[in-house]
Amino acid sequence: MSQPRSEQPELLVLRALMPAQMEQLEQAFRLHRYDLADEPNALLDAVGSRIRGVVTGGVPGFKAEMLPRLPALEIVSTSSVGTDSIAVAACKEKGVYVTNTPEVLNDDVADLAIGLVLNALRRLGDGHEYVRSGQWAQRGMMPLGRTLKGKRMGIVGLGRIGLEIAKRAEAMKMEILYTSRSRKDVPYTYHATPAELAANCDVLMLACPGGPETRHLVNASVLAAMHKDAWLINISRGSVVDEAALISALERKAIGGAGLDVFDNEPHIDARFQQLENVILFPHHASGTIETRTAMSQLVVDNLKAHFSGQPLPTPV
Ligand code: 8YV
Repeated sequence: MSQPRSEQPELLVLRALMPAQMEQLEQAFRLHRYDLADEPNALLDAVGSRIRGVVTGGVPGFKAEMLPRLPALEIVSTSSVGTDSIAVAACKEKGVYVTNTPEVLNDDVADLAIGLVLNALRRLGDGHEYVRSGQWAQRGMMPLGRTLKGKRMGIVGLGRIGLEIAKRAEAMKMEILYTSRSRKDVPYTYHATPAELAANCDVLMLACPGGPETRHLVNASVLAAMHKDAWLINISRGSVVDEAALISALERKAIGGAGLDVFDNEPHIDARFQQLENVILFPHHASGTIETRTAMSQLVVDNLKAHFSGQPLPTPV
């Protein structure tokens, strides 16, 4: 697209893409940087009526309250696979397209999920601290970890990411069980409910989408069904877990521990997590690699360019 500047569609940027993709946007569109504005409200007043596209990410998402201020809006393109922070229904009602970034992050997210399992059972973080703090020389061998082989991984949500986690867990010789909205054609053991799955696994892996349908899917009774040594790993959304119930279970040592990439109220997480020893904490960064964030950014650009040149959207929601 090489249109004169005045004819370029105008986009509101709520969250920047990777630099190379920002450059592509700058070539093809006229950008208004809400993300950098000193007075974002004043910016909206000034340009809102001309905005035809929004660029955003899982954070800050896109709220329905913005729609009346963007009457010419045609498309919201988010650099995230999750759409729980995007007002998808309100957009659709107004005829505004929404696109996301599925597939391109599956491998990195699945790798990180396995990383958290390895960290939990083999105590990678503890080992690092043991060497760095000099305890190795003072106290000798660090406490033993646990073997992954033969352990049962119960996956909640066997979608695109869940399946990639399952493949990797199989390679670690783990046994795979799952629960999902529907039974899948896979060689893994199906359980009808999260509680039933929780009672039958050593690692409960959350890989389902966030949003109202899965809110607090893992509640106090699911946590109570887990074995005393079992670990909860969450790479989906904080909202899937009742965090108060989880913190209570961790404080009481009712479960082995929790490996968490996602939380309620990120990045201002419940301070009690930072006091616990049976947790592994990661800053919502499972897709946080240069390669994957570049691919996600490129999908945003490709969707916007496709829309404004009348082509089918590569990844509509
Ligand atoms: C990102 C994610 O951390 O894609 C998602 O849904 O949760 C992550 O990949 C984030 O949302 C980027 O905007």
